[in-house]
Amino acid sequence: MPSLDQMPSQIKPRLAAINQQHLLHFYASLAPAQQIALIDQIASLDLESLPKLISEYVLTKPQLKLPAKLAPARVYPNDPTDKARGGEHAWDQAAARVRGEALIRAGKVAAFVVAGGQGSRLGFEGPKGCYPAGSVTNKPLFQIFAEQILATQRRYSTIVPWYVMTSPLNHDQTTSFFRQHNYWGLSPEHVRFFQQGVAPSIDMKTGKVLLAAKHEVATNPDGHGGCVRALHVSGSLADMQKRGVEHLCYFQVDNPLVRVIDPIFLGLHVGDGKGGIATSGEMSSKMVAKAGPEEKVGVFVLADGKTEVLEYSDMPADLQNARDSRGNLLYNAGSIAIHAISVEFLSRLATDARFTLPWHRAEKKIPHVNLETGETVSPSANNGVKLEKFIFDALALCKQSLVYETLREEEFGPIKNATGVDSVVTSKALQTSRAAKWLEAAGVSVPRKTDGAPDCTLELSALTALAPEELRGAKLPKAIERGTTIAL
Ligand code: UD2
Repeated sequence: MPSLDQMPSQIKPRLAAINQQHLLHFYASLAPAQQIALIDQIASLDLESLPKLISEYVLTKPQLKLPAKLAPARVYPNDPTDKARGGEHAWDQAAARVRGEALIRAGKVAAFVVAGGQGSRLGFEGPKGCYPAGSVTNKPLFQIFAEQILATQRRYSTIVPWYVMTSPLNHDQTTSFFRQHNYWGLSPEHVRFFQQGVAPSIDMKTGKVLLAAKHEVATNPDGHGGCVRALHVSGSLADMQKRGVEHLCYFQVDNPLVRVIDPIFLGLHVGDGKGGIATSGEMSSKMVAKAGPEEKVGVFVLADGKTEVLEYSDMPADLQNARDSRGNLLYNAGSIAIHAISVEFLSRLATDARFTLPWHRAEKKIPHVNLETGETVSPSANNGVKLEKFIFDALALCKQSLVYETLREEEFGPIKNATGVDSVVTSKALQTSRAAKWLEAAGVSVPRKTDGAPDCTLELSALTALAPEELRGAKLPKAIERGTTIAL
């Protein structure tokens, strides 16, 4: 460790070489502890790669090149007997379930949530996983997932380790939230937190890295694709290998309806070993039919013959609105960001430079310190670029991958916005609808309004039922009263 007064002289030439000396502009006026913090932070950045990144992603806007051959992705239909839609992808659901359940029982499956994002659209102070999401109980998102993992462990008499990716923005708050709630009954030794990396936030016009404070570089979490490196450097991949975990069930922190561990999906993902299912077992994905052309979800496409996701912000309007001969959206396979990923594939992504994920540019309003006045500026228009990696770019690096259709009302009710579409209100209504459907299937009478929506508020814990079939034979009310609120 160099002494304090040596440090700037070591960092200075490196900064000068990449034209970013301004990061030390306030150095002389800082308290010693702040000086150390700033130098530590600068030294932790990959300085030498910055000029190329800045010239390719900040000072120029990378133009998206659509593949020469673009077609809708081929999908395994939710109903395996749907030959019209399935075609070559008709499949055996019972066999897939058996394969998936065997993997879970053998302890070869772990849960993995990406929870490092900023959640700025929701306007919630604190990690998004702490958001009160349960339709009746307001239980936090993290608890909803924890109960599913606990219920899965009980059902299959196994351990399902849970990997939780945080970021420097929310790591301490996240871990103390779990401790405060005793991990909702999970054993702490099987829950592993690790932090994703950050990328410097950069002024859009000048290409200069911004200062968040006189002693702090402005940074942002490096996207959910940052999980590849973070899983590796944190020792999480090694931990999985030690435990014998072979596949990860990847999901986002914002969707309380996610089926965290889904045996059928896992069974499809690993294939039948006889070539009957077109999968490499490297990375598979779930889709739902898009709610409409404008819905903010990426879309699975076949790009020059490979399954990939085209992000909504990159999708030209004519493609977004294109219809097939029956009038349905042509590019209809909406990504709900649920994947099964093999540990072996992740290890390859993390350690082989040929498998590096690309960066994406997002223009944002980034508060920063004005170098001349020393004051903090909160811009009213986009002034900076945040660089992020996306996990779904790994699909292009698979030998082969599959997309499985799930039902929106069963598995997608994200909480992204404070109000309106994809808000806590819509998510809670979807939780009630799904609970109503499951209860009716078990013979419970549920009151409905004239438009068909349940006339009650319902919440079903995974500890009561992980799946509809678990309600059969359970102690349930015969009928739900109109207007009541019930958590089961
Ligand atoms: C994401 C997908 C979109 C669709 C949609 C479904 C992207 C770019 N788009 O849109 O195609 O599948 O979800 O709901 O992913 N996160 C981190 N670290 C980061 C950034 C994000 O952990 O540095 C997590 C975040 O906590 C959240 C998830 O990734 O769980 C999604 O992030 P988002 O809210 O930026 O993505 P969104 O909703 O625009």
